[in-house]
Amino acid sequence: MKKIAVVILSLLLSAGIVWAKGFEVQKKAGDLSVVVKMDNSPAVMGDNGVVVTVKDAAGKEVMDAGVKVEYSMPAMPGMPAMNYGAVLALNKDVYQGKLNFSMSGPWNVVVKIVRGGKTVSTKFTVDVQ
Ligand SMILES: [Cu+2]
Repeated sequence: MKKIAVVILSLLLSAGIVWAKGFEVQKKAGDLSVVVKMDNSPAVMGDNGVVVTVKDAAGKEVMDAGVKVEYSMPAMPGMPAMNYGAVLALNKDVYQGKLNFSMSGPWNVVVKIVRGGKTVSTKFTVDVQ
C-alpha cells in the first residue's frame, strides 16, 4: 500500500512540474529556429505573456529582427472572425510581448520574423481554456 501511495504522489508531483513549465513550441521559420513560450499552460482567456527566441542556422540568437505575432479565430456561429496582432519587443536576446485571447477555444497563431527585408513565418495552434 505504501509503495502505491508513493507512486501516486510522485505522479502527481511530476504532473505539477509539467504544468508549471508553461506552454512551449519549437518551430522552423525559413532557416531560423523559433521557440515560443507562454507563461500559461494551457493558455487562458485574457493576457498571456509570450517569449520568442530566434536562432540562426549556426545556433546564434538573432537580435536584429522584427518579430510580430498574429493570432486569429475563424468566424463561428454568433461570432465574427477575430484577428489580432502583437509586436514583440527585444529584451536582451529574446522577444517579449502579450497575447490577449478574447475567448476560449482553438486560436491560429502565426509568428512573423522580418530580417534584412525578408519575412519568414511559422504557425501553430493554441487551445485557450
Ligand atoms: Cu470564437
